[in-house]
Amino acid sequence: MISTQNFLIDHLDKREMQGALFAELSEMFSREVPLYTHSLSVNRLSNRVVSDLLGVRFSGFSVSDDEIEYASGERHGAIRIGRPDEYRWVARFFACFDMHPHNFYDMTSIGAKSQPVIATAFRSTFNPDHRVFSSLLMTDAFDLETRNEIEELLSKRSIVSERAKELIERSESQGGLGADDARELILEATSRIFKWQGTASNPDLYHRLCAQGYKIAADIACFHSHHLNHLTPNTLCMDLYTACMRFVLDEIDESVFTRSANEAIAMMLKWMDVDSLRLHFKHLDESRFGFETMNAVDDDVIVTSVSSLKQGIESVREQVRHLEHNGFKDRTEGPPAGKLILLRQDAYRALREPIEFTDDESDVQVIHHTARFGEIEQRYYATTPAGRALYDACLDAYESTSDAVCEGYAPVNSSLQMKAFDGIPGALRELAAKGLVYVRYIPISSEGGRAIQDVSPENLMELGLIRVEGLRYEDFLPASAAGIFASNLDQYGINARMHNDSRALQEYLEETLGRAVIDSDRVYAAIQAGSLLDCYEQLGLMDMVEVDELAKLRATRKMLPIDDQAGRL
Ligand code: OOG
Ligand code: NI
Repeated sequence: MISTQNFLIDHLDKREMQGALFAELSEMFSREVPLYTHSLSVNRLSNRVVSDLLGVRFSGFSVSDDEIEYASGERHGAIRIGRPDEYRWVARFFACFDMHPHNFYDMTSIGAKSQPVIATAFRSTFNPDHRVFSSLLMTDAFDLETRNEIEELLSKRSIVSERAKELIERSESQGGLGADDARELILEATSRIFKWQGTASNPDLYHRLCAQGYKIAADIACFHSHHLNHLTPNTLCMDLYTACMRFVLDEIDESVFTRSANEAIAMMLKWMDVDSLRLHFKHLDESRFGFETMNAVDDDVIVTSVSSLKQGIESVREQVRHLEHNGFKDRTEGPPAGKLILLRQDAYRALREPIEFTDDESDVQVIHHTARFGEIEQRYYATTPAGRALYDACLDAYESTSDAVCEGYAPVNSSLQMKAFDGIPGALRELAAKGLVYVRYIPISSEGGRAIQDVSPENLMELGLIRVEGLRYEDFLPASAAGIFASNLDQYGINARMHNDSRALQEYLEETLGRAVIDSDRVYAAIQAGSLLDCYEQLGLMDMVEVDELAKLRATRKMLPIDDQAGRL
């Protein structure tokens, strides 16, 4: 018993290790991709301006630079993996950092934007800060000859070193790693597993795959490592950030920037209420959010902010001027501004990067490859299945409009887009009342006092005994991911050969992982049910809850994946 305790004391906290891993990955990516570093500066400047304006809107609200840094910190990466055994090792690697597979994404059946990959995202189950969207190439999408060629090429590489495997196994058998081992494992990640090597093999296969519309397969099969494809930070105002980046990349002039930035801020100030403020600064203590009233923000305050932001990003623009780039993506994925569900994503497009084919040492061929891009995201409330169905229906309605199908740049928040998403309420209270989003119920009184007949959350809220906090959406959207893949590969990978049986593909991924994929919906639902039970407990209302309802809540709370029960509820 004592030795077990000693063991545990020596182990680093896996969440802290995860923080260190992402800080190092960000350093690595900064060294590899200078434009990424500049995009982080733009995000920092834009988030500072948003935060300052929120300080005017909500008097007393202020955030330090460090707190902004945390809120803008790296949130998700993406990697594309070739071999099932590599995939399994990557899963075991992430588990050392408390990151587990959440949700299954079948990218083979997203209509015209399908790609021959399936995926899951590794993240912590509760309150995750980071995640990695991890794709696995499905070689059965290709004719037998190509498939054999791809598999043969992939079989030669070895990305997870023997030392890394040893450390992963040690973490599994001991339940964690000590500081030196953790440092070494992180170094394996940044110097090998996720590092851009810039080298590839089999130029003939590379060119053939690209010509057949399978640039993604070329990106996976011909490279010598998994290379981190992107590392996405969080913005507090998507439309402001994209305006800034378009200006920095010289796609829009000063006057268009000024107009777009003013509009983006005005819109943001409309939807940013105390609930969404909590959501965007979820790491801040509740004492920071006690506002009685909201102030109007004068137009001239906005104008001044935009002009100081312009000054800040002008210097980034100067530094970016000499960098080659491919501009910004044509459309923002996800809902329009003010519809606070799921997530919005955008990106600067994949850069042209030289790669060397090292097959023949005396005749190294160099080509330019476009795969790594610079994504940004803004996360909102997690939807229930009903909320998700509503979102999907709105997206379908929008996809058929002339705005969505237009070539090139699609206007953000256009009247057609706003109309298509009109059915989604704006405020958390309404989203929650309609059962469209998951929430956490929080007691704001220590007792219910007299017997309350109606113990529905709505009534308890009405009586001022509890309040709701929206749960943040921590996952991905297949349609958005498909749009991101497609815009960066400049290719859609339609393929008729795949069987497209999603259930079977998920089983295959789970077999590959050696474990089931966690269904995030169950986690969100369990958190919600658990929080309501806690409220009943604290308010002394347990006896008032209908037996059936109580049983249902308890069963839902229990739906958590067993391994992860220890997490915070
Ligand atoms: C992954 C694309 C999906 C997202 O944020 O939805 C993605 C990739 O390009 O490998 O990252
Ligand atoms: Ni991404």
